[in-house]
Amino acid sequence: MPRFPIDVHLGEHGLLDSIADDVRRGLSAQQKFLLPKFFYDEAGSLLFEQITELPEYYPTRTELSILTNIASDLMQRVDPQELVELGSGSSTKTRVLLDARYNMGTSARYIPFDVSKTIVESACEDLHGRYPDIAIHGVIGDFERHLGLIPPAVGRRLVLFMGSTIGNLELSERLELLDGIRKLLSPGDFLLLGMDMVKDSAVLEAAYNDAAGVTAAFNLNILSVINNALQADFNVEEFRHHAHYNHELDRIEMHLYARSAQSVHITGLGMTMEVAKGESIWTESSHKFTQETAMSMIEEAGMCLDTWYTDSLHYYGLALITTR
Ligand code: SAH
Ligand code: AVI
Repeated sequence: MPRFPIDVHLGEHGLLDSIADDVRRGLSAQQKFLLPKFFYDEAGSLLFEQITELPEYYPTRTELSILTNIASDLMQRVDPQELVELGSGSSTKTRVLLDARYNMGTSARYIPFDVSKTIVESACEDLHGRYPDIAIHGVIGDFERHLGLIPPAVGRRLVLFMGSTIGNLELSERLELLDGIRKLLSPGDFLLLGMDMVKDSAVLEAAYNDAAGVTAAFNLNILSVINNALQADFNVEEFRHHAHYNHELDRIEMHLYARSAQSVHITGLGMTMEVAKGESIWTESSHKFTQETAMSMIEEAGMCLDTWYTDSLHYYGLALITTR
């Protein structure tokens, strides 16, 4: 019996087995685009961890400060036998909740679910060492395709979807995902959903154009992911990162701009892509919420807000949600 099971729902090359159609569609579009879930190979996951430490990137430390304030009350209130975390990454912030749950003494299970194989493996190893009495069960999969493969609940469940990763999806995708999450919940279960809030656009743009260039490296890494997965020849140095805030749609849009006109061969797709000097590939949207837009999304998904938690600057919101 392994010390902890890890279920793998992605093929040998992870998500990359299924990216060919998405990449062909994205690079053939008039506004070229790539999907943000492709950022997270091993290097991308490590770069994201570095982003969370940047002085300009406030979401992680703000969410952590809210979690620290509420963890004990939240765990007493929800009293979960099981925590399921989607897009769990390194599970670093989750430790605040696991500490509070651990202190309650009774048995519990934690299920980290992420598309990034290496980060799930290292998080499971770390958590197993820290919390020997919490059963760890890792799942490597795509939360847009594999929610139905999460192991059946062992008792009252708290689903965590933190980091504002929901903001990287379009509204229709968010609603579809929330519908899938609703199916994971029984009466009495909860979802804790983290969302980054609308704020001064200078603060937002600084968070996505950091002075040290870590976000630039994270963004550019997506081209290396495509090079490796689909035998493409993107010259990463011939692209430049920039992110701007779209005030009409309340979102940061992250792009890679071509420094020169280029022909890129994508052998795995049998395709050559022409890109003009100054043209961009759109790699990520990061939607920002107000309490009203968050509420209407939750209601449209057929769920109910139980409690809204925020910080003193209202930079970030955590919604505790129940099914109707
Ligand atoms: N929850 C962590 C990590 C956020 S980064 C935090 O708050 O710091 C976003 C995480 O979601 C990454 O670990 C990435 O690998 C994962 N992810 C992105 N798209 C995904 C998908 N479609 N399915 C599963 N995981 C995904
Ligand atoms: C994971 N996701 C919510 C991050 C965000 O802020 O949209 C990813 C990221 N992109 C650039 N910096 C961080």
